[in-house]
Amino acid sequence: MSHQDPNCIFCKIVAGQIPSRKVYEDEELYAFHDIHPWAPVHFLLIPKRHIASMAQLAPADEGWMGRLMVLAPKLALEQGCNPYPEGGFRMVCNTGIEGGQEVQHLHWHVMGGPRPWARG
Ligand code: DGP
Repeated sequence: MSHQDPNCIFCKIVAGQIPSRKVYEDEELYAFHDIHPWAPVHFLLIPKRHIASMAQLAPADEGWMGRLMVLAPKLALEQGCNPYPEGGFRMVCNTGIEGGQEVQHLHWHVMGGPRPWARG
């Protein structure tokens, strides 16, 4: 996919210019382990195309967004989260400065595994 931001750290990860521990990749989506995990399982799920945050989503994004949501529980299980309902995972999408977003490339944190977590 085009539309990369040369100054964006996650675009550089998608391009392989910065190494990452890859969890999943297809034409539109990329997943990799968070460098500072808060939970026993903690990976980030992102669109490859540079989109700064959820605030920039448009109706044209509904297709890959839906796929991302269906993919998340599958990857969570593959990465070691226990099955629902005793197990499960948390999905967080920090949006904007007041939303606690530090990296300005849209991403979902997927966190799970036995509690307590570091910031649970
Ligand atoms: P947020 O606050 O929602 O923008 O979270 C950004 C997350 O990105 C944070 O948990 C740490 C992670 N992160 C930042 N830089 C890198 C990196 O270079 N590699 C990886 N794997 N994760 C990163």
